[in-house]
Amino acid sequence: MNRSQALQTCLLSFVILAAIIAPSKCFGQKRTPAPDNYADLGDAEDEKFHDLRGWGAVNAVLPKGMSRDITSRYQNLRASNSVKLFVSQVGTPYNLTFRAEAGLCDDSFEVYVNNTGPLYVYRNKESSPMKALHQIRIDASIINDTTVEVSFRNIAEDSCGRAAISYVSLEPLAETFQAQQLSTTPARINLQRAMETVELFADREKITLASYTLTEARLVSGDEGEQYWRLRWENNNGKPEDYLEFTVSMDGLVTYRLYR
Ligand SMILES: [Ca+2]
Repeated sequence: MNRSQALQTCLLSFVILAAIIAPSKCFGQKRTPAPDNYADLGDAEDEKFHDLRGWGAVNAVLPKGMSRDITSRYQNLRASNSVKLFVSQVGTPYNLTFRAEAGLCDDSFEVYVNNTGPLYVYRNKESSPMKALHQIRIDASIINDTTVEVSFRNIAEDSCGRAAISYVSLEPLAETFQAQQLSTTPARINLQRAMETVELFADREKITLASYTLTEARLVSGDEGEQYWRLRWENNNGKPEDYLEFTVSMDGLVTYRLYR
């Protein structure tokens, strides 16, 4: 394949990927309460349909900020906190997406789906004002019924680490997207993918990147040697202190911070 063909293939792949992603631009948005594949935690009307078990209190409604979903519910300390989601296809892989709000405490938790796991472990022992979008690929074998139980097992080692969850969502993983993920071995996110991930995240979180310009993108190493992308978008208002900073981990975890 010559350079021109490779470029065309790359562009075509991107268009296909964009077309697949386009219909599911609804994360973090308020939906009509229903027994569906999206549990809006903190919203009493929607919670009724999702058989919540073990959760703590509703978090105080957040400042509107840049996100449309401003409701969330705390986990119970060192307990299992579960919701039920309802899907139409079984035996197919899914993306599990949720937003968690980490605070000053040990907001660590594990995620189980249909009592299988932990499929994901989040450890947060440091001060962090960030909200984070988490996305986990769930194997087809785990989705064996149209009712799916997602459970957050709180593993805080202090007395206040109760991460609040804003919503939990399950979307079928499109086959083409799956193929692309399988082809990127070892599992690493390149700059292009990191930018797409941030743009998708911003869209879901209703962050208007149109009024910002990407001014910096670099691969950095954390304290424990783990690599992640750091991307900075500066506001077009000419004030250098007004910018958005995103990080994207190699497993696709996005965090952001707004500076003003
Ligand atoms: Ca919510």
